[in-house]
Amino acid sequence: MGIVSPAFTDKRYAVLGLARSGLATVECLAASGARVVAWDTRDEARDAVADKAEIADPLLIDLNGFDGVVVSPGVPLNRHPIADHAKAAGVPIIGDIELFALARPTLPAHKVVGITGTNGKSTTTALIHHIIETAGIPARMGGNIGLPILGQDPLPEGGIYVLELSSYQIDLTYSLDCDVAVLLNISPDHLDRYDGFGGYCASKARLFAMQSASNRAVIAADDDNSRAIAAQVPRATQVHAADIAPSDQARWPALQGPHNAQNAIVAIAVARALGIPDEVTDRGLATYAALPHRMQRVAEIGGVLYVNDSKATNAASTAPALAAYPPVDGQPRIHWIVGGLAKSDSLDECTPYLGNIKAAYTIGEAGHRFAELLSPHMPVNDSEMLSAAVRRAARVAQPGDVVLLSPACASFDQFRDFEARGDAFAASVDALREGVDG
Ligand code: UMA
Ligand code: ADP
Repeated sequence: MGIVSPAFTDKRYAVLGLARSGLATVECLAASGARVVAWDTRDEARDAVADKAEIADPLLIDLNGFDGVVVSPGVPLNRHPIADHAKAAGVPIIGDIELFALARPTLPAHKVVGITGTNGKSTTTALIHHIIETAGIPARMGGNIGLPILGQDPLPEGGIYVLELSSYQIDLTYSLDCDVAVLLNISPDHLDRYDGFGGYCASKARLFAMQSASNRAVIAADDDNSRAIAAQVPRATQVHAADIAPSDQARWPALQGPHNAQNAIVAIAVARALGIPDEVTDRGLATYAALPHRMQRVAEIGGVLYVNDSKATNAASTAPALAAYPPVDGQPRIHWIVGGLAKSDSLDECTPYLGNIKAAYTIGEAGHRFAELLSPHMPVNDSEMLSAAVRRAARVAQPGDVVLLSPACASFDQFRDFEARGDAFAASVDALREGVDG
């Protein structure tokens, strides 16, 4: 049924953007007795809320008297004129996470864990949620993981909300006082939305600035930018991926690779901050199941493993995937499908692992450029299309090899989103199997 709160009764809000988060926002506000004006550039999105909201473009109406303009994270605030229009009327621009923060005092007593970072947010969010449930505590997850928090059922007293927070969402949030705030790592990403890399780092740091001094913080101090933020948050517990013993990690099947050591050490520190006993946390780590599109084993055909890591949308998140399959008997074994809409001209973070790659198959807008970049180091097939890349890799792969989609790029040049790209990969792999069986 979603969250309903007297905090919004008789308030007036304009909602811009009516996809997942905007739709849940309109439903929450309307059910809570607020007056809502809603808008999306897409006709069908507007039609979907016509019974709950007045349809009008917030840019074209007088915003005086409104309590807020609720903007979806996908609306580029640094370029969109709504920012100036709202400012002129003295109306705050907020997001659905801020509405959740405003509703908190009216919800049964609960805790909130907020997780940000460039990579590993969804994995760590799902992992912490799983550990909390393993401890028998009611929990909900929401936010950037694809589940708008206002659409989740409210928890009974004593429950814990686990929120994945992108920098876009933090930018639209002012009063979320997390009981435990978490930073995983920072590397350049989303720079089209920020005033340089410094602006992106500052956005992440605000998660801690919003906290009361008595609340807990966990920061993985494995990169310089995260260390710089940790230095400003003296109360933060600093953790390091290297503190995970390989013998422990070996018992956690869905948390392999150095990046997952970081996710696990953070989850352990959060569980301790929540008072969950270590033995329960260990059971949670051992029973955690991987999320789709993150190093997901989709098939093994003729001794060749097919791995869908479509969620790796930048070079920093692809690097650990390449690291996870080292050469066997000195022979590299990864057939790497890479490309899409690139976020930078280089693949620098992947350089240490190029020796693990047997051949690369480039796709999408960045394909030709990456083909040039990689061809001095390995055989490269400029495949252009994902389905062609899968077929060509399958043709040459030997038993023991790994065909890995870990594109280091956004998907929007050829797919709706990273999920559609991962599904297309799985479908191409399935088609191979039909070829073999038939
Ligand atoms: N729109 C307008 N006018 C504009 C621009 C956009 O009307 O000028 C409309 C679009 O037509 C669309 C909506 O606004 O209907 C934009 O919605 P959205 O892109 O914010 O979509 P949601 O479904 O609400 O998804 C958002 C997050 N999207 C983004 O941050 C881009 C989802 O994160 C999140 O899961 C969801 O809220 C629930 O909280 C996705 C994401 O890509 C997974 N996140 C980035 C990332 O992980 O790298 C940050
Ligand atoms: P996010 O939600 O931050 O995008 P995910 O958990 O969905 O993160 O993982 C995205 C990609 O990043 C996956 O493909 C995975 O291989 C990689 N990854 C996961 N955790 C980390 C980490 N701690 N550091 C770097 N890369 C990571």
